[in-house]
Amino acid sequence: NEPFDLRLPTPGCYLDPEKAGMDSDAVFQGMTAHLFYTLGKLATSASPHDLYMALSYAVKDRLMTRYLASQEVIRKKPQKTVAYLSAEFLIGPQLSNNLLNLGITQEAEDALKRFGIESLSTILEVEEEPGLGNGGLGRLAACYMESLASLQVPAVGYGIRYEFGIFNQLIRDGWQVEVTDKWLKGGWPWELPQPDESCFVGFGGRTESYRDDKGNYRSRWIPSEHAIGVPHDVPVLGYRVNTCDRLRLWRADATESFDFYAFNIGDYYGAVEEKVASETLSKVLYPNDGTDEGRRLRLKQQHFFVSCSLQDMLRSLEKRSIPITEFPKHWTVQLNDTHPAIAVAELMRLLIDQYQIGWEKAWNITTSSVAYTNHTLLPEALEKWDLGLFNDLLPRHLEIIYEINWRFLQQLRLRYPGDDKILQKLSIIDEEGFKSVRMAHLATIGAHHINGVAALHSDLIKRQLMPEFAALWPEKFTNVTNGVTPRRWVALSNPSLSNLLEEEVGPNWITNMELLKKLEEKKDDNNFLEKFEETKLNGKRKLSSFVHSKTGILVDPSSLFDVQVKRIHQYKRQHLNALQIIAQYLRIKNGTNKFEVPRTIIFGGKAAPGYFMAKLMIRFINGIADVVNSDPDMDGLLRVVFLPDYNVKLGEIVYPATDLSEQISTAGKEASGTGNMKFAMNGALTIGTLDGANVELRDLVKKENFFLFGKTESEIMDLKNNNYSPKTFINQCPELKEVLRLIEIGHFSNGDKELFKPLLNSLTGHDPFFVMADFEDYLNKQDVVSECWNNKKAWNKMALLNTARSGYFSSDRSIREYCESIWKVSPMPVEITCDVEELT
Ligand code: 4GP
Repeated sequence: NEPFDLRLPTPGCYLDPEKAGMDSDAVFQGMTAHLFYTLGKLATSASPHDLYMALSYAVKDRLMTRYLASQEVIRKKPQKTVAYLSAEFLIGPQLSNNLLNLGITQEAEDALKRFGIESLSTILEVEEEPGLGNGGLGRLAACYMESLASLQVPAVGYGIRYEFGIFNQLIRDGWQVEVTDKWLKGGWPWELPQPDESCFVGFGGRTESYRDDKGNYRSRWIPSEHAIGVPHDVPVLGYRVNTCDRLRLWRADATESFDFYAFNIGDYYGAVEEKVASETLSKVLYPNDGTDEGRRLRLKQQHFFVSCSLQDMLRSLEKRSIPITEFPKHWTVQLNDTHPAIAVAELMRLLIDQYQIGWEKAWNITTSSVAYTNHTLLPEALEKWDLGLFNDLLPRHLEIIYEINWRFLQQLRLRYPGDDKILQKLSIIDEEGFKSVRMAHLATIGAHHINGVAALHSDLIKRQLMPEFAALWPEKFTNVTNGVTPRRWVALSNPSLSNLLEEEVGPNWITNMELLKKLEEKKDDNNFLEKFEETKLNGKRKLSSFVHSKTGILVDPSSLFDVQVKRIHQYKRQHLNALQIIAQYLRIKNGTNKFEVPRTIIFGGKAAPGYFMAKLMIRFINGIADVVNSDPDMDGLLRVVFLPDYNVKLGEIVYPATDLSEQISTAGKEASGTGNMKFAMNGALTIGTLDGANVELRDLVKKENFFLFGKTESEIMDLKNNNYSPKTFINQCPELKEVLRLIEIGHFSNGDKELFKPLLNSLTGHDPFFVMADFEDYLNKQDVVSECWNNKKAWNKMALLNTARSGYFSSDRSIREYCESIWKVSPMPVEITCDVEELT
């Protein structure tokens, strides 16, 4: 690679990474300048927020050399770039991560001291995190962007700049209350708006056929409305490398800010209507409650960001005079679930209608560029769009989808002559009931690879979700087990553990987690195990004071911290955990508790606003917490905490502080889970089912270091196919009966027997997630946990082995797999030279 020769705007300017700008003095000067010129503040009157902004701007300045150099490298020497299309990017706070990746955390801390700020954490606390995602899928996209940059792979993340991200969660009288997330209100210093690179997107209208110059019939789309996508770019710097990739988030703007005709005839409100409608497009992130099916705005959002992104990719080829037919050589497009699946039709449309490329060639280009990741088997999450709505909004796309489908069905007819059933089953158009477009089928037919996110999940995609597709194209189906970035989830969030790891195995574990295997040598070294335990205690002290400040509950850092943080969902079974707490409560009350193990059980997570049962589960947990925490008999033995507003920032406090990680979903339901990985890396032991990536986690850390319980996926299937009756399990377990009775009489609802009835009825009636079937085994395994906790040395050894053996779950490993087996891209190091003298 040719080094990127940077012409600095001013000689010796602090932008040169090698020579200046990275010491605390320069950071201080940068901050002072930004306070003065950008924020209009004097250092003497700057608030913590001002200082946060000033420091962030100063840090962003230091990203720019790398960011521009990374783009310049691609421009000069074209190289395949990853386009990661995702409706969600849950990127978390940016300042600490950028400081870490630049390697100037200490320098920033020193600079802040000169403003009278003793600790960097005071400033980090001020940062608002952009909640541009719901949960796992969005956070995974963020980890992957960070790993791509750290592995020096050219990449662009494409998504939506929602003005309001995931709601903030308050807890009022035990219930979740949703509050609008105004993450932009104080200004967000990390983005670069690029209005010059805006794109037009159409909606609605009609199609018409016409004859082109050569006399061929063609179709064209005449949309009835338009919106403009304005890119807002966020630099994503890799860890201690020059590669700085880009997250390009589209904001929707109106094409005309006013309808002047309407305005002139005195209709002021009518005049702004279209403007408001277009801008609504990027207003708010949809909660993933599965009830949004058919919502017009959601489909518009998907088409909006996908169209902008594909136009942007095509334009990048034009700018570099690369023929459009070479698209697959320059871009590999990853669909993060079906949310961007419209890309298959939109790329076809752009190639055929805009670039006049023939169908076969266009199809070839599309199918060699697009790949699709599936993140869930839950039927309600598999997107389908009502045909009428689809036709209304995207008539040209529907024509193209019909053509794709027709050709595909022809292929099927040849392979399965006379088998109409299979045609109906695999068709993109669902003809049953209300006709609809199946986005997963569109993605599967248009993609060269389809991957699940953990070994079991990928296997279930092939066996249960899409067996016919898998038989048709076995080579397309593959697995890439998820991963999480060790930069954020260990180095940043757990400094105390990181220091110990560095002392023991050197600094390179941060980019090569396999080095942690060396820790296994220390598994019987008491001295080391104590040090390891001390890092955990540090985390627990921090979380304890956080819990106290947010909830008023006092928790004991020496108690066993037993944690379940994730979205609230019946399949994730927070209620199984809650029932277990009641059983422990009863045992303490009755004096039948075998182990005197003080436990602090912590929950965190948001429920989709329209998901009644999930919201009731939150209320249930809080009802239990009220009873337990106010009963003196529980003192020193049991505490229950529901931490409000779980997000990335809070996760950074929770993972390092956890002793026991609850991964208790119904087997076959959790695609992967990624919290399970973060906990294990930070030395928590897992109690879990054989579900998602738990299966691989247990294989890696070895079964003696994992608390396994519950029915397997095939046992669950058997129960389901044999008229599962929760009553059978309830009748076999007196303790469970007692637990249910206590809920029924209103013990956790101030005597209100109605409140939790829907939950009870679901559990004792149909029990769709087999909570009753797994209860007893779970409770017994919790006893094993307690017994184990009483042997602190054994516990610490197991915990250490979890950290030592979970390196596989680094997102660097996942990204390498995507690069090698799906994207076929290689790293492209970015070199920067800057000859200051030459410029003077
Ligand atoms: C989640 C899955 O539920 C979770 O198991 C997985 O770890 C994560 O994606 C990342 O692959 N799915 C979603 C979603 O967040 O919105 O479907």
